Amino acid sequence: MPTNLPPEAVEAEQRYRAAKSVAEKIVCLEEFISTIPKHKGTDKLRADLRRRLSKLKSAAPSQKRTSRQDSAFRIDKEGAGQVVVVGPTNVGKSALVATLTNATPEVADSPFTTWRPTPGMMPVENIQIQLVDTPPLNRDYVEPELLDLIRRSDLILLVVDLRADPVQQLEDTIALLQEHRIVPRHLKDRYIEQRHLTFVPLLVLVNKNDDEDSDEDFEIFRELLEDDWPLLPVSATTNRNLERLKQVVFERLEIIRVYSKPPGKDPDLSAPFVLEKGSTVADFAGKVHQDFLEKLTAARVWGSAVYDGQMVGRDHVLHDGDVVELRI
Ligand SMILES: Nc1nc2c(ncn2[C@@H]2O[C@H](COP(=O)(O)OP(=O)(O)OP(=O)(O)O)[C@@H](O)[C@H]2O)c(=O)[nH]1
Ligand SMILES: [Mg+2]
Repeated sequence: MPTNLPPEAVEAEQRYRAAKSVAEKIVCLEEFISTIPKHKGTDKLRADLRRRLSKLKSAAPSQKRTSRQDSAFRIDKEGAGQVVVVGPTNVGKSALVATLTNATPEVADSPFTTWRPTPGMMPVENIQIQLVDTPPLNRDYVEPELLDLIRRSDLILLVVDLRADPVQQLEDTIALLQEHRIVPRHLKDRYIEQRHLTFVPLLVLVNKNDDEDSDEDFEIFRELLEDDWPLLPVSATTNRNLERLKQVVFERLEIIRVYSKPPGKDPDLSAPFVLEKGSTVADFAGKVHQDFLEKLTAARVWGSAVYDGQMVGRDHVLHDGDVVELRI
């Protein structure tokens, strides 16, 4: 190994040597190769490393198959919805998950910090929503299981960095997702002809918008975009707009909270049942207990009913905040 490598190459090599998984090794090795100056003295080294890289890439899929069962990428859904936080490296995905949830993923200045998804619970009013921090989405190597995790999720938060060419970051990430047949749900109409696509609701978080000084940059970013994207400027450092973010996530999940009221008693307003928007009294009954679903005769509803305590049938559509007394 030549001793005259620049310090960033030496560091990149150390990261590569410390890498544990194949995916991690691939990305680190690519980074290492890119930091090596291109001249005669490094030709052999670069060629050797390239060969090693292609060997690693061909080894990657079989490793995935054997580790499928207990993969770190299979994360059980918890709470009212599973929301994946994705995007290029260094945009602040881990910082956002660390600020918004009880999880403590590592946050660092250097790229490629996160290698495994980390779930955490984000309290939103009286419910909990699961956020999952993920490794960077990188064109050089995409972990197939990361794509599966994204496909299964209820909502994608695509994070871009206002200070680092966010237009390019957004376009590249969307293109990468589309190549793997994941399409933002609001663009569904453009893809009616295509099959085997997974449509997932998506919101773009424009991070590092720390204070008013960066609002102008955000406006420029918005104007530069060709399409109308659902955007939210935020900051994991100053917590800017994070309360708004929680509300928007709740709305995008298209869920409602419904409270059960035993006859003659007050409802427990701290423990809602979470249902999909458009759910009926029968759906609610099934969620409370199978017995209720089968034996339900009628229900009284406070909230969306015409008057408080109105008797409604099984098909009555419920709304967020409704209180329901089931009758059997
Ligand atoms: N000014 C500012 N810096 C931020 C903000 N969010 C994150 N950072 C910084 O950006 C760097 C990267 O943050 P991370 O959370 O590790 O980024 P990441 O997207 O998880 O990166 P990978 O794990 O490599 O994909 C760190 O130095 C953070 O302190 C923010 O809102 N404002
Ligand atoms: Mg990270």
